[in-house]
Amino acid sequence: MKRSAVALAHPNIALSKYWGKREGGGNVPAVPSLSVTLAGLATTTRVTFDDSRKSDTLVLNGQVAPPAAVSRVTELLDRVRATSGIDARASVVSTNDFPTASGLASSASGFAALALAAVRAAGLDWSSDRVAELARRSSASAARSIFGGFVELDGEVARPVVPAGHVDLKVLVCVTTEAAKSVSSRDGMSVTAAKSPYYAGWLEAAPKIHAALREALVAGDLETTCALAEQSALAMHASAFAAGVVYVSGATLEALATVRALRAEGVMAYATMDAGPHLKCLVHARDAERAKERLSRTAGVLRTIEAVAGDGARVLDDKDVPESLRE
Ligand code: 2P0
Repeated sequence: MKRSAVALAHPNIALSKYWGKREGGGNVPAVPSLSVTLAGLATTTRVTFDDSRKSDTLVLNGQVAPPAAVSRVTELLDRVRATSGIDARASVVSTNDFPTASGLASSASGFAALALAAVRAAGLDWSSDRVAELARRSSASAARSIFGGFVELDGEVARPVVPAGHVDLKVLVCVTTEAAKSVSSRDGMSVTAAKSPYYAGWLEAAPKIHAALREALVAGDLETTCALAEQSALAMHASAFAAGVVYVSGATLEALATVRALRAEGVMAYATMDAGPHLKCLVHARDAERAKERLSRTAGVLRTIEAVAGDGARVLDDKDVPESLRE
């Protein structure tokens, strides 16, 4: 017997950053974070529980995935199997419609789509909160991609804060390399916690930046929200830097200089960076064209991807399933 479902989820960009985990296991972030779920870019994943299979399999963008990736998928599926009573192994087929090295976290959209598809394929009628909890255990940022608009992750719980149209934000992803990142977020944050003399400072500062950013966002104050987002990113990277974990490149800093020059000219533009060298410019929609044009001319910026806030993860009806995931 086969049981199958397809789900779609978008990547998200953290405005206040998650960096570091609580002790005691369970993949619980040490600090609260707040992100924007992006429209227009998506991971689509089919999960099929199949009694005739001997093991779980994973095909990512048309390629058979390596064993380490399969075992992270199996870990999530085992949680679903334990609750549903389903014993069958599964085939998982997943595609991203954005390049994996684009600087957009494919693990967030990937585990969000996987969690939702697995839950539905198993016939479980879980709330979004429960699906987010399942996704968080595999990749904490994935919990945020279950919801649309602006989303908070505080300890074990992800929740929507304000809807997508609440502020006129555009995100310009400045792609600075086509290579995959060299140090994963998971390893980077664990080295930071173990070795950075500034990790304690990060743990103290991050919740304060987060609270102020959340308040500004709810009030509709986009400029303060973005200014605090830049502060969060720089504090996160400073703590990592001091442990020898360096994600920025020369091109990242060139793009940061462009963002700051734009600001000096009165453009409402701020910068954020994640566990890679790509810079994301947070800009008021009215200034997006001007910022994009300048960032495109910045040394080391290969191309820019423009994104806006979008919806949370959803299950796809058969008619909406892309050709590559049809059965
Ligand atoms: C964030 N990042 O808040 C931060 C900022 C990267 C930099 O969440 O170990 O892939 O799987 O829970 O979710 C990336 O971390 O890490 C991340 P795990 P995840 O977006």
